[in-house]
Amino acid sequence: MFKSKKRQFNKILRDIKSIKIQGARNIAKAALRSYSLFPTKQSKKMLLSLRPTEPMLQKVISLAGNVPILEIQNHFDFAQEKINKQVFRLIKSQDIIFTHCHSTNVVNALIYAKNKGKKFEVYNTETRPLYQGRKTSRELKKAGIPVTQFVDSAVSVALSGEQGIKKVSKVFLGADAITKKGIINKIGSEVIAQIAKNQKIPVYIIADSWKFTKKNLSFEQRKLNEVWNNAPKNIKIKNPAFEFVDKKYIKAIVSEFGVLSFKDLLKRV
Ligand code: RUB
Repeated sequence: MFKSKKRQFNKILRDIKSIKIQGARNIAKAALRSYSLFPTKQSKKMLLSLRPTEPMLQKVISLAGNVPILEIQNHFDFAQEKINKQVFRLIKSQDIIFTHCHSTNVVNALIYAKNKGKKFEVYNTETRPLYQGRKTSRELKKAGIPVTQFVDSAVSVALSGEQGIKKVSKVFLGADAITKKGIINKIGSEVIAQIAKNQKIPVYIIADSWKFTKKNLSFEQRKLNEVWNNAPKNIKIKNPAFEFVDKKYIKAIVSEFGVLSFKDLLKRV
């Protein structure tokens, strides 16, 4: 029994560390699951050190031990259901929605809207180097949502409606962290937000408020071989995984508190 729990615990940690489990919400849920197998101070320490750019993981692990696990678990669905209803109201018929990477908060809300009869399309990036965008495309396609995949560097053309591509009407991005000055999300998010702002396309951040943090977060740098495995010697490689998106590019945050401006969201968290 002990051994099998230990194995499960270690597997979850490995899967979080290796990005097999990805996205802020999934990571936080999995961390909570593993903590419940071994609710000790040592487990907390191990879990907290896994992903430095993930305040939601930090929040749930800090709550665990003080608040019943079930209560913490319930928050994920409670927040997602509220978010789904808000996103449903935001989406207009024939919208073309642009998203990036894989965000469960975004994907779940889009699928909810589709199931409730909204007709829209999604444009999506590959999200190199780990191609989380393919996961998004597969899930949306499976739900019957028309989806078009672009390489990351096509983002300007994809958003602006050039070369016979229809112009995007809304950008939905997830978030790993919400801070006082903006959000942190997958690398590439800032350039998407900047181009969208230039093109007068509204950018909505679809994110559970538990991603809010007052801490200064460090930005994860990931393995270099994700970018170029067996690269020739003497070529420098950098692999920043996340970046900051200034609030000036963001029209609103869609959380369990509703569709709020940045200023109004900060009053609630
Ligand atoms: C995932 C990513 C997602 C946020 C929000 O990056 O940037 O947009 O984590 O996701 P990675 P969610 O794949 O490197 O973890 O809505 O699922 O919390």
